[in-house]
Amino acid sequence: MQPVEQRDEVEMLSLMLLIRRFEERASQQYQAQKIGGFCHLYIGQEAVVTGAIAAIRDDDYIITAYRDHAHALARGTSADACMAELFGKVTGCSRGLGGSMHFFDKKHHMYGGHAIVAAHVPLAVGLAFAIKYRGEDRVTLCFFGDGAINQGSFHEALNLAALYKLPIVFICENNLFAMGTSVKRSTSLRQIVDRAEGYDIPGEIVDGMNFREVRDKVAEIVDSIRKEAHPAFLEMRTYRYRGHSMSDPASYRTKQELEKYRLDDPITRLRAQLTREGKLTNEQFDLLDKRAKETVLASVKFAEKSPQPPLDTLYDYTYADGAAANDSPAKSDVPEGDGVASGEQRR
Ligand SMILES: Cc1ncc(C[n+]2csc(CCOP(=O)(O)OP(=O)(O)O)c2C)c(N)n1
Ligand SMILES: [Mg+2]
Repeated sequence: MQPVEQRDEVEMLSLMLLIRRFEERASQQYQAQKIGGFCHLYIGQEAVVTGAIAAIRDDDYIITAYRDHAHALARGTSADACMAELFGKVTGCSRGLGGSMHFFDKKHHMYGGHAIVAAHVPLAVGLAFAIKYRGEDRVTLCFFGDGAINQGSFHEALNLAALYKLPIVFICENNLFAMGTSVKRSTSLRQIVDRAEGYDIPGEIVDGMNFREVRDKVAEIVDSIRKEAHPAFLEMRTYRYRGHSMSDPASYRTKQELEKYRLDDPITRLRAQLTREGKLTNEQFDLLDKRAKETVLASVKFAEKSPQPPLDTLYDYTYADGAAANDSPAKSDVPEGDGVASGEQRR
């Protein structure tokens, strides 16, 4: 991939289109019962992840919560591997064992996909600690929702990151709701970014519907972190068009509110900016969109024809495997017959 500064905006627009079309298709396939389990769509929030990714290097780390399809796609995981994961197929980015909430791609430094609210924030701090410990100039981007900021693990993580001056950007994707609960009802703060101040972490509010603003702000902070490691906090003001998950009709908000944000659509906005500046024609845009749709349709075909994981892998990666359990010094402390099965028995 090109260095950050030259990463082409048209390329990033086509990435946003890929994410949007991927999720629209995922929604349709979910309704057709090709996809099981939970499924949370990112539609409306695309400028956050694409803007942030446009500002970092390929060897930087990212980690996020369960609304994670876009993060993997933006990082470079193929649409095929993402769709196959949604279908629970062995060709998926988590070998079909993770599903929608557990996308993972070590090669592209995408460390999940985590279902427990705020549980991944301390993991992100661990990634940032590893960077500093090894003396590298990488950065960790940790994405999370507005619902994460009142969890204990979130506070522990911010405290450590600040104490150890770790190279991490905490990116709060404030889409105004945690499931059906408005941020106004869940959080005592006037604004989320104030959380960072309490830990002496520099923070800013960013228009999360504006690709350029997100990219420029993340680039500026990442540049400063690479020079001398420190944590930073960005509150991205954004909005999800769909319900919390596929089963949520989102009746806790008004149509007018949704329409207001749709008018500010991140794809429409970047398209208009590029068109105005003579960098994109309508024909070119239509071609990008057509390509995105084709890539996604091909990914559905790929997922459909991919095999299921073998049945005997059903419990793999759920507990420590047999060998590790046998080697564990703690094993001798476990009395026989207490219900703690060995790896072998579990299978
Ligand atoms: C510790 C924990 N508590 C509750 C839940 C149930 N839950 C799943 S998503 C969610 C809301 C989180 O909202 P937010 O962090 O704003 O992310 P968004 O869905 O808006 O992207 C809750 C409460 C959970 N997964 N983990
Ligand atoms: Mg939220």
